[in-house]
Amino acid sequence: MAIQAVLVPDIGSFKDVEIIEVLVNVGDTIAVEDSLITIESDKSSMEIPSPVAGVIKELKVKVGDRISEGSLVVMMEVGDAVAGAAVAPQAPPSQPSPARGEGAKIASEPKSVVAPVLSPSPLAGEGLGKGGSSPDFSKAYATPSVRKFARELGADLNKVKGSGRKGRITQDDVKAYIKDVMSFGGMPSAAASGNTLGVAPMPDIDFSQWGAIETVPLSRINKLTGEFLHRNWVHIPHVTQFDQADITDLEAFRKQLNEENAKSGMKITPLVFIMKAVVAGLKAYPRFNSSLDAKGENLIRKSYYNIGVAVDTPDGLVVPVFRDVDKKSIMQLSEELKEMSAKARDKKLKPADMQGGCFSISSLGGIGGTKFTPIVNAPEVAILGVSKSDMQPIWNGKEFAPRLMLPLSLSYDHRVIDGADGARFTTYLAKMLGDIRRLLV
Ligand code: CAO
Repeated sequence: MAIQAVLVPDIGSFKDVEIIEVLVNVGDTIAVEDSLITIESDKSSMEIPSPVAGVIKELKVKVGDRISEGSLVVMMEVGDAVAGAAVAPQAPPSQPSPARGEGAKIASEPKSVVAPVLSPSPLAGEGLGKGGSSPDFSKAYATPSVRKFARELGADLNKVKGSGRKGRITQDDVKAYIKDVMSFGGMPSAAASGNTLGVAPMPDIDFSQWGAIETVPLSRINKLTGEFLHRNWVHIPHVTQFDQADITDLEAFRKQLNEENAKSGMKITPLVFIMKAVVAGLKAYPRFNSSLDAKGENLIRKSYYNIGVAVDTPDGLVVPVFRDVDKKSIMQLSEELKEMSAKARDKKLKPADMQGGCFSISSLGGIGGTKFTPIVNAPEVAILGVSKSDMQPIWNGKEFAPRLMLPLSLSYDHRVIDGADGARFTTYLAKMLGDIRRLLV
């Protein structure tokens, strides 16, 4: 093994061009032709591939550096056979490498075995770098490797929003697009679908003119959730039905269960009973367990009962889905709730853990508040908000009696659910939670 310097090869007329992407890290194992960096002139971007295989030992460049032929890119540990003088690709290819052959024209015949590959910059003319088999990504501004990556995943690059310079689409943008589509049950979010809803943009305000400020970037979850909620808020005609359930008896039973299970450390919160009551409600009112099809012409009714539960994490809101809640006991659900919340907070949830939900619950009961208006988690058609229970004087026909009342806030898609059914659903939930023996009937 030896350490080898890898230099920029002959890149034709490109001189003193800016590095817009460093595609490798120290420690990465690189095969011949793996791209090391992307450079960009005002006409096109170009990936510089590695002429040798090995392990990256040192990066000699960073984003923003300007390079020309012969600039040092990385120090690489290579096998003895290829060790020697600094390596830059040597002979011109007869044609661009098929693995990278996006149909891009090489500006002025770079002399390298592993040819740098061009793609058009948004400022370049239409003719440059028309890449293209099917699907046609020719108008998308992305490097060849990102185009290849998108094709492999079946992502439509024309729908991916670029976050790179001048709107260039990066590999991370493609990943975010795929994740977005997967997370939201196959429905792309507003940004992913390019739908801006025609509203005027928010003004760009310099707040520092009024005092000290700090700019804190939103987390990825914040951004995705924000887009998704915004889309649902605008597309779905929401109505929120408020109600309350008398959970005095349920609470006594829950406390008793917790005492009995104190040694095991298992804690049962009201939420698992609420999940069970919701499933009973979905069975009694199947429209709540449905989704509108894409054209909005048919209801897809589901015969399974998967419930999403909103979990508050330091990075933002996530909604893991609890499958087949109808088939699970209170103890099983409590265990699963504990596991899933921990997974969510440790950022270990996979996209599959957040898919396939029928109905969501957002419980702020452990925090406080009396009621709120949750946003429907499309393609579901309703969501239940739960606030903190409190003791209230309730008239029992003869006198006011102290009862523990649980506030319920049910938001629903008014295209699918009428107001009368909304009120029936919360009344039914209140009945189930008021006497949990009914959940067995
Ligand atoms: N009324 C009164 N007390 C309640 C309650 C309610 N409705 N719900 C829970 N509590 C109590 C619990 O019994 C527990 O009390 P003890 O510690 O004395 O036993 C305490 O509040 C904390 O409960 P918890 O929040 O840890 O557990 P949970 O099962 O109720 O909820 C989870 C789990 C993951 C949903 C919750 O931790 C969470 O993240 N909630 C926030 C969800 C959110 O952000 N929603 C807003 C999304 S925007 O629509």
